[in-house]
Amino acid sequence: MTIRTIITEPDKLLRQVSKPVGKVGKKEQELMTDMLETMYAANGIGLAAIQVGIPQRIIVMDISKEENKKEPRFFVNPIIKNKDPYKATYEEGCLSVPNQFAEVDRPSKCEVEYLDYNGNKQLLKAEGLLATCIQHEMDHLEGILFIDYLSKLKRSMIIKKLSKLKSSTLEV
Ligand code: GNR
Ligand code: NI
Repeated sequence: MTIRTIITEPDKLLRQVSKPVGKVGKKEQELMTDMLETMYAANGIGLAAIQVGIPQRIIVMDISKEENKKEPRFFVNPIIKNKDPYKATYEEGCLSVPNQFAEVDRPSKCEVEYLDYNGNKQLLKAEGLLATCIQHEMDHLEGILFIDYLSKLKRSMIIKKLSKLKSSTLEV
């Protein structure tokens, strides 16, 4: 198990469309374990593979609140089957957009078909935070970030802030 580096905005990789996984094998399972560990270490509730620089359609998630009751979830090649027309608003954040939060409207419920950690096909009916988080993660697979739903002005202010932060912390 290895904690990997989470890529932050602005980074072109985050805009890449991720590719379907051919088979859930050892390598993919190892990546999922690393992603889960990386997500827990960063105190996140979800993580898409592209956030650690790997353009594959893999998501890990754990929305459980209690530290000693972990409920890890793994989604490979997820497809949204059904979206409720009724919208819900959540204050979202993203490990790839550090320290920035904004309200986003998304379908309040959805059904997702995917392969689990063992490569078995599953269907999940999600609502509440789970539904929001799945849709946030599935956006990552398409190169979409939650800031893309904000006004141009808000988005560009956030990107400007993050790029300044990057140039001040990474370069001498
Ligand atoms: O940790 C996260 N919290 C969160 C809160 C509201 C809506 C979505 C999320 S996902 C985010 C982790 C992350 O960046 N996943 O891609
Ligand atoms: Ni995110």
